[in-house]
Amino acid sequence: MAAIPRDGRVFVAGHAGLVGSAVVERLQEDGFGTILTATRSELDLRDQAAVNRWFAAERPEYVFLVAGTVGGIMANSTRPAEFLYDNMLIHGTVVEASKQVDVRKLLYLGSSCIYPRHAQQPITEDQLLTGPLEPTNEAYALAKITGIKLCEAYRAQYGCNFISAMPTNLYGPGDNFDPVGGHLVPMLMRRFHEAKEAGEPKVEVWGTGSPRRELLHVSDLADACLFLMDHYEGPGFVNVGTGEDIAIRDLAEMLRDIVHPGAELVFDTTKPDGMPRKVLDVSKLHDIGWRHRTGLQEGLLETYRWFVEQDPASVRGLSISAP
Ligand code: GFB
Repeated sequence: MAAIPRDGRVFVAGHAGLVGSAVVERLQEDGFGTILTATRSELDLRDQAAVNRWFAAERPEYVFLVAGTVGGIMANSTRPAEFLYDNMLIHGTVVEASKQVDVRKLLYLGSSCIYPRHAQQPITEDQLLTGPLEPTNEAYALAKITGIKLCEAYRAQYGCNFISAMPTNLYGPGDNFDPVGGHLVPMLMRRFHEAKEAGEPKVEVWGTGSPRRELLHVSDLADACLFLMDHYEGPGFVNVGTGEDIAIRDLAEMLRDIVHPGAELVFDTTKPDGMPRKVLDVSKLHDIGWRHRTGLQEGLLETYRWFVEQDPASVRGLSISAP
């Protein structure tokens, strides 16, 4: 299979987000000449007519569909309508417009939350739709499942070369550091940082600390996305992760040791634990020829260095004026 041409017209839908910005950076490193992007004010991805017009004018040949309304466990469980509505529409409009202009290849990014709450661990791709979903992110998972099925349906009915990747939990520079709606790593990192600055010795960690999560650095995910665009064309989707997990308590201790050594962890068990364990089986991805590179300790350190070096106004979730 030929790698996608570096002089092709590539659209990164969702370029301002954690994943999208890492994908743009990865494409730039690889010398892609024409990377198309559109800000939210330029293009509402939920508006099919607007998306069709944009695709007709810009004529992308390759699409990374990494746009969406995203957030951590609290945002997912308190804003299910937005997570379901926005994501279903965004996936639908971009897939349909891509078909209309004969996009040569599209990569759709799902999420490991598509799998049943009690899936066998590590989770193989064939466990999709084999049991009830985790309630704290059911709406998001349903939208993501619809996205996968949409790509499969467009492949089956129209012969579109649309592939899907299912990433595990992500972290890295450019994350959303919102104190309520963010994911585990940025929220804890921020809380440890603010406690250190304030001289506060105790830091709150949500839940019991016993759930287990797998964490992938976003630059590794971006690399995997490009790798799959270059080397994968099958009808089935592919898990993307490290295949290694860690208990929330151990992760919180790692972050504590990086950011605020000596701080005491206080577990708030009124906050949800969510899925008890989530670690992907990544044998399919390994067989295709890709492995992650960034170790967790190294990745967390790098992310924290990035965080402290930023102007707070430019970090998502730290300032209301941030985009
Ligand atoms: O990343 P996260 O919010 O979402 O992690 P999920 C939630 C887990 O971390 C729960 C614990 O076990 C929480 O109890 N936790 C501890 C914290 N302290 C904190 C904290 O300060 N903030 C947060 N957010 N959690 C996600 C979905 O589920 O899975 C995403 O919400 C996506 O949208 C992703 O699908 C793959 O890992 O539970």
